[in-house]
Amino acid sequence: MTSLSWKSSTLSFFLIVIALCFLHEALAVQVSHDGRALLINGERRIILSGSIHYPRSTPAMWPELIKKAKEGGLDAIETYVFWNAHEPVRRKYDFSGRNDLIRFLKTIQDAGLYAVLRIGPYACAEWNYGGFPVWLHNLPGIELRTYNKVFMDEMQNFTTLIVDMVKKEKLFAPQGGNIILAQIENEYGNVMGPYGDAGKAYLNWCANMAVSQNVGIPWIMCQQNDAPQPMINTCNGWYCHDFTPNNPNSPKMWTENWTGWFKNWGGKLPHRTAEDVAYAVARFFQTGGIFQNYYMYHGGTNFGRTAGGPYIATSYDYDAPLDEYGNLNQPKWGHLKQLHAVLHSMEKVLTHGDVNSTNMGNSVTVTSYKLNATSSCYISNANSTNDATITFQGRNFTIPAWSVSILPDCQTEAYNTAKVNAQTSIMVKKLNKAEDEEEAKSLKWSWRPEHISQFIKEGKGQSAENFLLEQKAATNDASDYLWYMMSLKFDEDESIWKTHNISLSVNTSGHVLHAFINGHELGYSYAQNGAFIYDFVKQIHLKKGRNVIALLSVTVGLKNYGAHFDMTPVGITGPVQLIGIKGDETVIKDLSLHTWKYRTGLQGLDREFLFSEWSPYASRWRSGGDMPTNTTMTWYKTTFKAPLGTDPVVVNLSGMGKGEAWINGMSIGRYWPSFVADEDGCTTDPCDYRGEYSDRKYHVPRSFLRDDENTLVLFEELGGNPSHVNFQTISVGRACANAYEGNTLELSCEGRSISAIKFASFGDPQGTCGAFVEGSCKGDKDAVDILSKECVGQETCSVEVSESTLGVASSCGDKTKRFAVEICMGEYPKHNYHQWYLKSSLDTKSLLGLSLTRLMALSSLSMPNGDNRMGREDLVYFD
Ligand SMILES: *[C@@H]1O[C@H](CO)[C@@H](O)[C@H](O)[C@H]1NC(C)=O
Ligand SMILES: *[C@@H]1O[C@H](CO)[C@@H](O)[C@H](O)[C@H]1NC(C)=O
Ligand SMILES: *[C@@H]1O[C@H](CO)[C@@H](O)[C@H](O)[C@H]1NC(C)=O
Ligand SMILES: *[C@@H]1O[C@H](CO)[C@@H](O)[C@H](O)[C@H]1NC(C)=O
Ligand SMILES: *[C@@H]1O[C@H](CO)[C@@H](O)[C@H](O)[C@H]1NC(C)=O
Ligand SMILES: *[C@@H]1O[C@H](CO)[C@@H](O)[C@H](O)[C@H]1NC(C)=O
Ligand SMILES: *[C@@H]1O[C@H](CO)[C@@H](O)[C@H](O)[C@H]1NC(C)=O
Ligand SMILES: *[C@@H]1O[C@H](CO)[C@@H](O)[C@H](O)[C@H]1NC(C)=O
Ligand SMILES: *[C@@H]1O[C@H](CO)[C@@H](O)[C@H](O)[C@H]1NC(C)=O
Ligand SMILES: CC(=O)N[C@H]1CO[C@H](CO)[C@@H](O)[C@@H]1O
Repeated sequence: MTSLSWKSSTLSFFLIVIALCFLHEALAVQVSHDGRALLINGERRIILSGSIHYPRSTPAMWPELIKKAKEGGLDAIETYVFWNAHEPVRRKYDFSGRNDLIRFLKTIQDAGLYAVLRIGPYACAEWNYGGFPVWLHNLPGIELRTYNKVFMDEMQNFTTLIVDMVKKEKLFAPQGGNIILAQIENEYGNVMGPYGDAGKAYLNWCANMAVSQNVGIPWIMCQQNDAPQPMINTCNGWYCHDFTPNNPNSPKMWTENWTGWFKNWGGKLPHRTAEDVAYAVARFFQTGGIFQNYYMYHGGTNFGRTAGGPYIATSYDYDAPLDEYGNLNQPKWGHLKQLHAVLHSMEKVLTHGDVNSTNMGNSVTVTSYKLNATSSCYISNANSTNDATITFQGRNFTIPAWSVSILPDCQTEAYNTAKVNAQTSIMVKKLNKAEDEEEAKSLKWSWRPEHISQFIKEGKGQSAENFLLEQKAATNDASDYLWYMMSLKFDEDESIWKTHNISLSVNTSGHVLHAFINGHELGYSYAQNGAFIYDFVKQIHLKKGRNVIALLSVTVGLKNYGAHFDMTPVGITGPVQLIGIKGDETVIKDLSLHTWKYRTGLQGLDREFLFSEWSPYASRWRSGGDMPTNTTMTWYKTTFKAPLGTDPVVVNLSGMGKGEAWINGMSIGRYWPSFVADEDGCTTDPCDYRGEYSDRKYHVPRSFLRDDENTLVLFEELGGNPSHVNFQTISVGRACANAYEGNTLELSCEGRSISAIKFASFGDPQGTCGAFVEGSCKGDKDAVDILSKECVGQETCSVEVSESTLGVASSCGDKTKRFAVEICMGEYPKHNYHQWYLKSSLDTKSLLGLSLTRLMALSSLSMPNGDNRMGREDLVYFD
C-alpha cells in the first residue's frame, strides 16, 4: 500500500474532483409528474427508495449504508428531519455529528442516489415526542398540529431554516442537487378528525406554506386523502396496491412500506418475511405504482434519549434489509435486490404501456403492460393458502399462494416473490477478542451511588409549586428524571395516624415511579405495556414531627403518535393520597395540593463526574472490595479495549436492570434488559439469530471507540449486576443460499472468503439453513465439488442452477428443482484495512478546496474507526 505514490494518487484524485465539481454544476434536474409517474428531466421513472434516518447511525457508517442501499438496487434514500435534534433549545441549533443533515444528503449525492426529504417537521418515526421539541409544547398559547398562530409561526420558522440550508448547498434537484421530493406534515390524515375545522384550515395552510418555499420539486403529503393540489397524496402501510391518489394528475406513490416493525420494551421482536415484503412491492407495481419507499431500509439505533414512546426500545432494527449494525439482513436484502433489478428492467413499459388486468378467479390476477412490440406481465395469487396453476398464452404457470410472478416478456418467469433465490446469513456473536483475553473476560468495575440523600431525607428541590406539575412542563424534557418531594408534619395526638393502617397511594401517568419515605426506599413500579396511568400503593409508617415523601418519576420516551398525542401527560398527575384503614373505616388525606418541591435530572450527569477524569468528583468512584449489586440508583464504570477488526461491536448488558449507558461520554441509549420480552415474533429459521438480542445488546458504533482505552459508564436505576457485562462483535457466521432452477446462485461474504462448502445439493433438498439434508432426488454430478471449485477462497461467486451445470436430476419428476448450499466463512484477510491519520500539518482541505466530509465520501472510503480517520487500501493517502 505504501508503495502507492502520492503523486499518482493525487493526480487521479484531482481528476475525480474536477469531474465531480463539473457534474455538480452542470446537472440541474427538473422533477415533475403526470398521473402516470414522476418525470425526471421529462422522462417517466420508477423510483425505488429506502428510509435511512441519519441520527440513527453515525457519519462514519453513512457511506457504507448508502453504498449497500445502492447495491441493493435503490435509486433514492429518504429521511425525516428531526426538529428536536436540531433545535433542542429554542433558536439554538445543532447540526453536528449524527445531526449533520447536510453531510448526510451530500453523502447520498456522492453515491449517486436521489434523496427524498420529509421535512415534516412532525416526524412520528417512533422518535421522542414525534420530533417536536418539548419547549414548543411549553410555549404560552400554543396548540400543536392545528390552526394556531404560535405553532404555525414556529413550524414555518423551522421549515424555512431547513429549506434555506438545503438551498444554500444547492441540494434541490433543479439546483443541480439530488433531492427530488419534499414532504410537509406527516400522516395528518389519520388523526385530522378530532381537530375539526381548525385541522382542515391547518392542512391548507401547510400546503400553501410549503408551496411558498419555492423548492422547485413536488411536495408530497402521506396518508392525506384530501391533500390540496399541488400536494401529491401518498400511501403508507403494509400493502398499498389498493391505493388511488386523489387527483388524476398524481402518480401512485408509496412512502412507507413497512419492512418490519419497531420494538417496544417488553414487546415481541417483530419479523416480516422477505417473501411478504416482496409480495407487497410486486403487487404495488402490478397495480400501477411508480414510487415506493422501504420504511426502514436501515433502521439503526435510538441513541441517547431519542426513542419515542412510551417504551420504544433502543434498537430500531426494524427487521430492515440492513440490520441495526449495517450488515445485510439476508435473505431480505438479496431477495429485494433481485426484485428491483426486474422492476427497473421494465421501467419503460410500466410507465408508458397500456394496462390490461384480468381476473382469473380464485384471487389470481394477470396484468399486462403493452408498449409497441414489448409487453411485460405480472401474475399474482392473492390466495393465502392455495397455490394456483393457470394457463396463460398457451403456457402453464404455477403461482405459489400469496405470491406474484413477474414475466418481463410475458413468457418466462424472471422472479417470483415466494421463491427466495438469495443468500441467508446467520449472524453470530463473538466474544470480544481483545489483545488481553483476560481483560475481555472480566472487566474491572468501579462504582458510586447517585447522591439522593438530600432529596429522600431532606426533600430539597430547585423550585416549588402548590400542586403537582406535569413532567414535561417541569423538565422541558431535559432529563428522564424528575423528583417530586414534600414534607408533612404529624402530631402524635392525631391518633388516627396511629390507629389506622396507612398507605401512600400515588396516581401516576408514568412511566416508572420510585417512592421514598423519610430516606427509606418503599420500592418502585412501572407501567406494563399499554397502561400508562397506574396507582402505586404501599403501606408506610409515619413518624412524629416532620416526614419527607420523595417520589422519583421517570419517563421512558415521550409519546409520538395519535391525535393530540403531544397533550398526553407524563409524571405524577395525581392524586397523591394517604389512605388510613381501620376495620371498615377509611380516612383519606389528599396531598396533591400541598407544597411540592421539584428537582430535574441526575446529580451524576449534572456534575459530569462520569466522563471527565479531571472533574473534582472523579475521585468519588470506588473500587475493590464488594461491588454493590441489585442496588438502585448506582453508577458503574469500567474501561475496555476496542475489539479488533471492523465487525460491529455490541455490549451485552445481561444482568443489568434499567438505565442508560455511555461509551466515552456518548450515550448509546437507554437499556432495560430486565424487562424481558415474550418469545420472539418469528417462526421461520432465518430469524433465529435474533431472539433476546435486541433486549440485551446495545450497539457501540466503532466511531465511538478509541484505539487505546475506552470507558463504559452505566447508570443503573433498578438494580443490576455488571459482572456479567461483556463486549461482542457481530458477523456472518455461516451462510446458506437457495436458488431455483433457471436462476443463478450468488454468494457473497462481505469482505471475507469462503473457506469450505458444508452442504450443496441440487434437486429437492430438505431442511433449513444449518440443517439441510438431501431430498429424494438430486443431480448426477458432485454438487459440493462443483461449488468448491467455483467458490472456495473467493469472496463472491456464482453458479448457474441448471441440469447442465449440476447434473441431470431425472428422478425429481415435475418438482421445481432447487439448489441449496451452506458455506463456512473464513477469517478476514489479515491486512484488509489500515488506518491512516490525516496529518494536520498538511492542510488537505484548503489544498483541494473541499470539505473533509466530501473528501472522504468522494473516495468512497469506509471509516471503520472514526470520522477523522481513513481506511481501506484502494484509496488516497496523505503523507
Ligand atoms: C425565526 O425566528 C427568529 C426569531 O425568533 C428570527 O430571527 C428568524 O429570522 C426566523 N427565521 C425565519 C426563517 O423566519
Ligand atoms: C385483456 O386481456 C384479456 C385476457 O388476456 C383479453 O381477453 C382481452 O382482450 C384483453 N383486453 C384488451 C383491451 O387488450
Ligand atoms: C383460496 O383457494 C381456496 C381453494 O381453491 C378457496 O376455497 C378459497 O376461497 C380461496 N380464497 C380466496 C381468498 O380466494
Ligand atoms: C412506440 O411506437 C411509437 C409510434 O409507433 C413511437 O413513437 C415510440 O417511440 C415507440 N416507443 C418505444 C419505447 O419504442
Ligand atoms: C398445461 O396443463 C394442462 C393440464 O395439466 C395440460 O393438459 C397441458 O398439456 C399443459 N400445457 C403445457 C404447455 O405444458
Ligand atoms: C395493613 O395493610 C397491609 C397491606 O394492605 C396488610 O398486609 C396488613 O395486614 C394490615 N395491617 C393491619 C394491622 O391491618
Ligand atoms: C388515577 O387517574 C386516572 C386518570 O385520571 C383515573 O382514571 C383513576 O381513577 C385514578 N385513580 C385513583 C385511585 O384516583
Ligand atoms: C434484589 O433485591 C430485591 C429487594 O431489594 C429482592 O426482592 C430481589 O430478590 C433481589 N434480586 C436479586 C437478583 O438478588
Ligand atoms: C449475554 O451475556 C450473558 C452472560 O455472560 C450470557 O449468558 C448471554 O448468553 C449473553 N447473551 C447473548 C445474547 O449473547
Ligand atoms: C396506516 C396504514 O395503512 N396502516 C395499515 C397497515 O397495514 C395493516 C395491515 O395490513 C393495516 O391493518 C393498517 O391499517
